[in-house]
Amino acid sequence: MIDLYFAPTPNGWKISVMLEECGLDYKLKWINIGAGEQFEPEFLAISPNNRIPAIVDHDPADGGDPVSVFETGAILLYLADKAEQFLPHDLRGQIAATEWLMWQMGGLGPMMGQHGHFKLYAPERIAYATERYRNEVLRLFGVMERRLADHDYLAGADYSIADMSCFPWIQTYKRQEIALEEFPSVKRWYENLKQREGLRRGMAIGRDKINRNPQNDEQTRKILFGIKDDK
Ligand SMILES: N[C@@H](CCC(=O)N[C@@H](CS)C(=O)NCC(=O)O)C(=O)O
Repeated sequence: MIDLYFAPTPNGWKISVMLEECGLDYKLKWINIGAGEQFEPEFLAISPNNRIPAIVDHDPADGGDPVSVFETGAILLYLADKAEQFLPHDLRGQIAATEWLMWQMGGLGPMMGQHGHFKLYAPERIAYATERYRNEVLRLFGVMERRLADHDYLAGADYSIADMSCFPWIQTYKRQEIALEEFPSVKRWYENLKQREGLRRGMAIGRDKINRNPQNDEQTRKILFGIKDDK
């Protein structure tokens, strides 16, 4: 059994999608990041960066004590290895899947996260920051568009953890006011993935718990956005 420490956010859904797609048994452990539960010592012991998601696998392959994994890229690689699914077995496919997974971890996720923050949550409009991250997001959508123009999936011919890592972020396109029709290959990929049953189940988890407007609540804002009292 795997415990999934989870909140309904793009990073959380990457892992609920993977677990649903693999059909692995898991138990949800809700972490209310708006209330600061990510700073509790028990959670920090498995996720020292105070971010969700994280997993604890009570039945690791080496037969030893339970193992914990934090950081979505590491979790996806761990689960792909455990389930022997969604990471190509051939050398070139594996390189491609890992490249695009890392591209998401270092690029698409953080840039969309920052763009979303300055566009939707910052207490004041800072045009420079919003523009800077928007341009970077558009550039990354362009990179993805070129990749998907001649490949069905990011790793090539097969659906993989690279696609799962990007989907929940791409899904924020409306709120981030990105015109998906300007990226027809990304749109085709997105519509295609949306048909997958496992992905749909994973993406449905916790929808009723989403706080769409954390900036409206001062305490939540302080916790989530790291605002110190003397500011
Ligand atoms: N690089 C991390 C990012 C995880 C992340 O940013 N999680 C956010 C929710 S999407 C979080 O836990 N935020 C809580 C906080 O900032 O205190 C990963 O891929 O796992």
